[in-house]
Amino acid sequence: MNGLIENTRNGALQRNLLRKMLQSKVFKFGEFQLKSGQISPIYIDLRECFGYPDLLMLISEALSKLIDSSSVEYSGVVGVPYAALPYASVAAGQFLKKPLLITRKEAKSYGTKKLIEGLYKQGDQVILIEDVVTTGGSILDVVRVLKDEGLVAKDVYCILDREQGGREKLQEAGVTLHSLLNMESVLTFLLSTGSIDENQWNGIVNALNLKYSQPVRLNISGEIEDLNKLPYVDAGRTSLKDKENLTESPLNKKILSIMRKKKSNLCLAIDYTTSEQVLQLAERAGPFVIAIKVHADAITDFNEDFTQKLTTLANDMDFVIFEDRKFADTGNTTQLQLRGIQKIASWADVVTAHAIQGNDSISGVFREFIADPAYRLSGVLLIAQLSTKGSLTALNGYTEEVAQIANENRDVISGFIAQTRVSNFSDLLNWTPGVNLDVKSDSAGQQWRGVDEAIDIQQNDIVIVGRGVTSSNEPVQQLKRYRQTAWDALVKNEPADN
Ligand code: 5BU
Repeated sequence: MNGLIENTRNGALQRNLLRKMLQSKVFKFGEFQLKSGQISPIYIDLRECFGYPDLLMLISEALSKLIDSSSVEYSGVVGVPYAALPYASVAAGQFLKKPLLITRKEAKSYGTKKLIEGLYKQGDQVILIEDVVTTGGSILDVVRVLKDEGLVAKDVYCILDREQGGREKLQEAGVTLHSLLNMESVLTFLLSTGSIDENQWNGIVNALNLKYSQPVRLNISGEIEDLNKLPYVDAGRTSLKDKENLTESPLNKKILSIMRKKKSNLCLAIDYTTSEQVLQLAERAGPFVIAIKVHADAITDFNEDFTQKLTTLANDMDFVIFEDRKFADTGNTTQLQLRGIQKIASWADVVTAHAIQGNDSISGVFREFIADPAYRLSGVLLIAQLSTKGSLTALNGYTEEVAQIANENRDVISGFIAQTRVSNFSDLLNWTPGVNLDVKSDSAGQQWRGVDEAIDIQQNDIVIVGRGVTSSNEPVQQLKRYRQTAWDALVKNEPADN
């Protein structure tokens, strides 16, 4: 169960990981003879993973997050030879920024004759990274070598725990196993994506002597019947049309229809400071975008004439107006602000809100405005993850709590601002800022990545692009480029019938 609890915290990352593994054909179906002589209907070949650079990065990142979240003290990272060495190298060097250690199977007959290579001293505590754990035997061999050299090794992190007794055996030796995935999370994912059916699920569970009673069941909207189990819904497999029919959010109905009509999942963030500049670019961008995002309080001559012109453009050119206000106060104050000097609820279709204030100050407050035809507002996006370096939204459990609020209020909450897909409900749309095809960061904390990573790997629905377009001398060319790249990445994994 340990694996499952950890899995729940990192659910979104894991789903992305599993989805990518599935695409990379890491799971093989057929008849395979196992070491034990048993015939298994599934074979999981993790050695395929480092053949795909993005999968190598994703796994290494996920392992690093698992390591960070376990709060274990360590001064070095040991890769269990050989298959885990690529992940240990990337995790140690790129994400954890700690020295990498390697143990040899045999001591060299020349030079230092050391069995361990790398920077360490007696008494150091190290952690181990392994790819798959079956019985735990090869880990214990490495732990022995480390102990003989005076190192302390009490925690091992693996991609997959095959649940064949390894965890228990390691525990007896005083080593705790932390796993990204276990067989149950893999099988549940495969079942929910239709890669295996219930008969195959049972066949695999029997062949591998696993002790699960029933597979997790999901209904069409992604709700799980057994709430104690970890749900996996491959949101990428729900077509835009199905999402449009499924969604309870009036904003999402409109957006999904615009997306299909314009073949665009691009939101342009216009962070110019005069209303004239914003309107001029909005007019040029209209044909290519589904939304124009503004920061009204950054527009120095903001007035009602501006909002009237913007709403006329939005109505004529079929895009939604997104005011990125990030409400985060008591419900009463949020109401005052929505009606206040800028009359946000009267001209914005969608606004952002933090979730830090708790649900009693969120859904009910916005529901009142959305239900009232006097206001234009029809949806709210909760900020589940910020794109900025060091953001506190990365604190353990925060994003999951935000997702929970949205899951339960899908008529008002239309989705998230996030970096990676955060909810199992495919009708909640993931909007992602921090996208730039040419630059990686600015000098004020922003972090950008490309469209493929944002859409294909991290499974977002809509990209929010700002300076990638607004800083260019040829914004229309950039708009076309971003629209095409983002749309291609989105529909690549969508079923037909968009
Ligand atoms: P950029 O120029 O591509 O960095 O513009 C991104 C926009 O998205 C900008 O208006 C930000 O205020 C906004 N944003 C963000 O970048 N990161 C976040 O996590 C959130 C909003 Br929330």
